[in-house]
Amino acid sequence: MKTPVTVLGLGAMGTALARAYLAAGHPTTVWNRTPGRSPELDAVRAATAAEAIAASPLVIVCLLVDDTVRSTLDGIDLSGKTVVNLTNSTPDQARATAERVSAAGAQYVDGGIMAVPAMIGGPAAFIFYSGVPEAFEKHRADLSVPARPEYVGADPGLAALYDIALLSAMYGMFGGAQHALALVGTENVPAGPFTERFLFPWLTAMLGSLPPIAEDLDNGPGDTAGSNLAMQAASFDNLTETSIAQGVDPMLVAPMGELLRRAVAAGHGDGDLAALIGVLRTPAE
Ligand code: FVH
Repeated sequence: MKTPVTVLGLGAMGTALARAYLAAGHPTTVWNRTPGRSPELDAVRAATAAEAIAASPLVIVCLLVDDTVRSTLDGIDLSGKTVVNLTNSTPDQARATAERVSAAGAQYVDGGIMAVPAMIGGPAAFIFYSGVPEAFEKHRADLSVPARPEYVGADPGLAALYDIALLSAMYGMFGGAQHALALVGTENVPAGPFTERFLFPWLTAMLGSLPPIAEDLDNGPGDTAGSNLAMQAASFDNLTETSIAQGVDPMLVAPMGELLRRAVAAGHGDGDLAALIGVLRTPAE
């Protein structure tokens, strides 16, 4: 028999998770604060979170934010359970939840979902996990149902750190793309063909610069430096100037111009983009 699973939270993501467990044949119990969500799920519906938790050894929590996890779990006996919290959290929130959950008798694993609901159960979805290693290993097969599990360490805050790092990269990329679309839109360039013919191929080609940047970070600058920062800082003003001239708020690109200027002022004009990471780690005065 497959491990019985409880899913707390039937928002878009909790529903996708519950659907994946049901499809894989796991006895699945669900609870949601507002009753009646996702009526199509053929799961056991618990009236309270405590009743839902009592039903399964593996409890998956997928609520809006950390506060909601706290208010949902506090005061419930979690003895003998494995609690896997997939709610988006900061590393410190994850560590604090780990303490509270283990004080209530459970083993805690934190997770960061790298997928949107439609990707759950598909090949591109993965989930970072960190926390009690034995609990993760015990449920590795169960945790493989919704997405490929990527265990990153015993510190319960690590999955959140990896998650936030990837989300930061994603928002940076989308921010840049949105700025580009806003710019060409001022001259009525249609977004679809521009994206397909130029934006997507350009970003895809530029992603090739990431491994050399990582290599520089790990092993020091290599022989072949990329485009130097002094040049990039000098031409960056044109981005802000063009945005303003076209009536587009430069708020998404301006911080990168500022970082380039700081890097050059700190003596990294001959360096390449890898040098920016050290500057980022040194807060501006
Ligand atoms: N959806 C996505 O694209 C992303 C993908 C990556 C991971 N995130 C995180 O997953 C968490 C849940 O996200 P969601 O998409 O399921 O969010 P909603 O559809 O808005 O559902 C929110 C659920 O949280 C429940 N809830 C809200 N407040 C409370 C509360 N005070 N007490 C108990 N439950 C609460 C809400 O219940 P209700 O409003 O229906 O009663 C929903 O079940 C999230 O951390 C994402 O960052 C999703």
